[in-house]
This record gives sequence, structure tokens and C-alpha cells, in this order.
Amino acid sequence: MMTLTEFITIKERDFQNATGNLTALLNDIVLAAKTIHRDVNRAGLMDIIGATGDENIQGEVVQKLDIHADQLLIKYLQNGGQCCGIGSEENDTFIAFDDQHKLDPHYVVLFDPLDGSSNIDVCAPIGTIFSIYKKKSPGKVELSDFLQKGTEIVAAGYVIYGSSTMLVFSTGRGVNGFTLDASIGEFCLSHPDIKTPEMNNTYSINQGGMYKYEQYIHDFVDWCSADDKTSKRPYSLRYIGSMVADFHRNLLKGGIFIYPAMKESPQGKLRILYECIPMAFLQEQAGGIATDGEQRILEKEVTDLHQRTPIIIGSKNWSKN
Ligand code: P6P
Repeated sequence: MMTLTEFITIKERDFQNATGNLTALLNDIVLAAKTIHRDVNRAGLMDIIGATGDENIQGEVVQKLDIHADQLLIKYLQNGGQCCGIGSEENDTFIAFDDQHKLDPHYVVLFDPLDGSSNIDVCAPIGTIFSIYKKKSPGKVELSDFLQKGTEIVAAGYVIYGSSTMLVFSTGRGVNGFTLDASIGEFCLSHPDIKTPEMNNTYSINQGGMYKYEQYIHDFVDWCSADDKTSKRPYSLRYIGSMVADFHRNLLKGGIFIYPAMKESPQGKLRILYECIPMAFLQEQAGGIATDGEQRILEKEVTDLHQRTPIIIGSKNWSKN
């Protein structure tokens, strides 16, 4: 079984003038993920279950493990010396790293440290989502380095902490999945060159919000639920309430995930920079689609670190229905 380290080393040879900096940066994220895996699996024993009682900029109650994961990622990325700053769901503004190593780091990383955190207390799958961009500004890192369109992305991925822990990522040359073998502390290549099925009869949406959604979404859900044997309907609704888990299932088996605009929140709920763009990048690399209902997620202008967007993401032939 090929380890992640072997895989990256081999793939690194594919990159012209590969300097090894992106490899080192990915390894910093992997180190944080292994530590989060360890702590997620024993959270109930470490008194880091439950909420801090604080609210993040989203106005969401922050779970202790959220903050713990956020601080781990910041520590590993700062100490790794390849990253000059981060943007995270748990921090109101971006965090610039002083160039303590004088390595002249030129990557910025955006992440949701523990997505789906409301599932932590009930042992449902949760995940870390990340995206990597090159710093564009000439001097010290600035906000504009984080507000880049998805088409500028260098790499993106997620770690799902579920029945097993998997890292799924892409540097723009396809999508590969690695399963953590905790006995040796290595992520091993288990899902090479992931291609998402062009169609599957699974749709993921919080159907409880039906009367808040626009009519075309309401009509779509009604269409999926109709009893029509010739088109193998009703389709199956699968929705865990953890984007990483719902996305991962649909990526491997096919299906469509929708978090639409709502009357009281026309930009939906999910954040574009550290949830939707990385997932859209992976989905397109695996042969699927990702839009906001009108345009490609990857082409949307980004004007705020915590900007939200509606999202429809999954198998490409769903768009033909
Ligand atoms: P709702 C988790 O809080 C999250 O950000 C995503 O992981 C998930 O897909 C979505 O929100 C669930 O939101 O409104 O259906 O509970």
C-alpha cells in the first residue's frame, strides 16, 4: 500500500520546478489532521466535548473541539514555515504569520477546522476542509491574498473523521483518497484517481427548510420525491448535516448536495472560501459540477473572508434533470 509521503514524492516529480514547498505545506496539514484524529477519537474522555458557550463570527455556538482543531492547524502551519497566513471559520479576521523562519513563505491557507461540529457530541462524522492559494501581494500578506477566486486555487482537500479517517485532496491533477492506518500513523492510498459517478439517485438537502427555499428548489425536491417507477423515483434523501460527510458519500457514490438560498439568508449558509470553493474544486477534478444555481462556484468573486454562497454540487448529469 503506497503511503501519502511516497505518493507526494512521486507526484512531486510531475511538477516543473517543484521546490518541495507545497509538499512540506501539505505535510504540515497532515500532521495537524493526525493530531485532530487522535483528539476527535477520545474527545469524550478529554473534556473537550461540548460547547465553549462562545459564539464565532457566524453567530454559531463554538464547540470546544472546534477551537482545539483550529489552534492545532494554526500551530502546525505557523511552525512549518511554508505558510504566511491563514483564514479560518473560527477567527474573525485573517492571521498573518511573522516570518520567523525567514523562509519567505508564499502560500496562504483557508480552513474550516472542524466542519459539522454540531455532530461532535453524537459521534456523527465531522471533517476538516482546507484550500491553499499562492500569496499574490508583493509585501506582507494582506486580506486580498485570501479573497481569491476558486480558479486561482493551488490545492484543496478535506479530512473526514468517520468510521475511518480519510484525507481526500487534489493539486489540480485529479483527486486521490488516503485512509489513515493508525497502527503505523500513515495515510495510505486507498482511493486512487476518484471519479464521481455521472448520476445516482441520491439527493442531499435539509428538507426541513423547504418553505424557505426558492420555488425551483421546492419543485426539484417534489420531483425527486414523486412516485415514478420509469425514472426510478422516488430518489433517496441522504443528509447527515455535516457537509464533509454528505459530500464524501456523494463524491464516491454519486448524487447531488444542495444548500440553497433562503428567504431570510439569500446567500445561504455555507461559506465560500473554506467550505464551498475547496469542495467545488475537488468535485470538478472528479468530473462533477458545482454552481450557486447560476454560475460556477470557482468563478465567483470573493469580497469577504466569511462570505456565504448557495451551492448545488455533485454528479454532472443531475444538471440535466
Ligand atoms: P443545517 C455544519 O454546521 C454545516 O456548516 C455543514 O457542515 C452542513 O452541511 C450544514 O451546516 C448543515 O446545516 O442548516 O442543515 O443544519
